[in-house]
Amino acid sequence: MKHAFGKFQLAPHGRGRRRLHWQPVGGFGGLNLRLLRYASSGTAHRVNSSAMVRRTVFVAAAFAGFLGVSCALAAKPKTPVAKGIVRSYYIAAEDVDWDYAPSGRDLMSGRPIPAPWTNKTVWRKTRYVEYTDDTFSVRKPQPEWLGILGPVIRAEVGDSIVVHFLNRTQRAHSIHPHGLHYDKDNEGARYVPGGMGSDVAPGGRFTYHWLADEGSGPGPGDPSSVVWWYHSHVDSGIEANAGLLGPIIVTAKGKGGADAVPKDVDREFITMFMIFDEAKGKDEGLFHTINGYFFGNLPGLTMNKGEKVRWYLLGMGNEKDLHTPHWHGETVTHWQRHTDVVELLPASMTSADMVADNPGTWMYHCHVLDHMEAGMMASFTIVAPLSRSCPLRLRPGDWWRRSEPSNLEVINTAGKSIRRLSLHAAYFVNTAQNLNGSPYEWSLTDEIQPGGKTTVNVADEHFQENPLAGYYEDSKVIGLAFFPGRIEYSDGTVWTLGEAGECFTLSWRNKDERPYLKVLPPLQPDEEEQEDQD
Ligand SMILES: [Cu+2]
Repeated sequence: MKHAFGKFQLAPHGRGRRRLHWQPVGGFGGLNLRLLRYASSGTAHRVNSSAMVRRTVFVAAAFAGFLGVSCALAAKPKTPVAKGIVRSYYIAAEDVDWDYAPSGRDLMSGRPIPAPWTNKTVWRKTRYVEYTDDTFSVRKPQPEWLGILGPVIRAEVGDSIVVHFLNRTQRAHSIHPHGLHYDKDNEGARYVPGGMGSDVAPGGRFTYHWLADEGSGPGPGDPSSVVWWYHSHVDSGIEANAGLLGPIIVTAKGKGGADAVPKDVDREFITMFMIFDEAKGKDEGLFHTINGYFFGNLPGLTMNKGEKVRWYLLGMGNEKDLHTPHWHGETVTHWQRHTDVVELLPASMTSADMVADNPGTWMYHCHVLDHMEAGMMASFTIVAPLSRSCPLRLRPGDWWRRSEPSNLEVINTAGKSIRRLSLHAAYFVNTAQNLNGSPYEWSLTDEIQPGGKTTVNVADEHFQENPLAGYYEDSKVIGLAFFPGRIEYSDGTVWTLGEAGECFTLSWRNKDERPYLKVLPPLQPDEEEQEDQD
């Protein structure tokens, strides 16, 4: 019997599954599920929820065919009716190694990660990971700024959401949504009384059915979309700390595009402020993070000047998790006020709208002083379009194969003859945020005609004495950036570098995982120079 149950749980969305989670046409949760519970209610004293679930499943299997026909005709749903479209997600819970600081650096101060976290920033976490279908074999990419959070689940008011959940871990987990309408079986929370989706055993699957009803969408004072939590709720304190957390965004009816993304904003970011505890409260195990990153390691908060940006803010954790996200460089509209600090308590869900009108790279951090000290910081970048065209085009060769010459082609696009120029080179360490190497520069003195080009070998004598010549030996160097410094034209005029990295070109070691950068991150200060200052 047990074996049969196991097989049933694992059946990949086949006929058995569909019968079990069959729904009446146009209804949401409906008579069939109530009938199933009625049929299993013979167990008067159900202290063990999994025993109850098992019994329910057997009854369901036995009556599935019968119910499948009769309820379609008989059901008159009393719960809200889904009028919108059905949005399906395939989400697995998986154990992963998580690095709170993948660059290996405190990118806000340009120094090593401070004590007591210096030596260990990688810990075992459990995450929600999205896949393209129920084979759970092809991962769906998610924006890098989501960090440790699971995929964004979206709906417009009236839509229903179907989440196919697979538990690939060694413990029972679930998915419990905030804000959406669900019935008992789709609540995803283990307590008495339990529902069928309350805990999914290791290796098991469950398909959750939720509805974004009127109450799930924006209220009278809300903007066009609102954020909600989802998280595992079998042993929720432990599971939230493990990383089983994700966002739901519900857009008002008619205000979303085909993907339910609100049409009245240009960009959305979701940031969660939470302290993860890896060592029972000891300092070296307390990671004060934004989306699971500390000390400036949260990547990808990049937007264009002029964009209307919606920041969804989430809190989670314990009594220490009183956070005050603060943006430098911009104000936001939050609850019909202007501010640059928002108050977040554990499990808070709110949003703030920003008009990104102040280009630059700005700090974004929790303003609780202890939390700042402990690294609850990130930066965001507002990119302005270049105000002038580039005088050069730089084309790197195949840097990363030693057999190839390390050539950089320099093409004159200025429309006039270049007499002399200097180029800067910098290298990325571990991540695309950690750019180093400001001192490396080399000069060309051969005249380049308009439209003409010249080739620089970065391994030649101009370059031998600096560490760049050995870039391919060091696997931590993941890419190189080149940009012009100063150009002297033959007519006596001069072009100098405006914004850092203007007219840059990039070359990545791993072309399959090439990060896309619109703008170079700030150059990290040179370590030797720093030591001189200290
Ligand atoms: Cu804080």
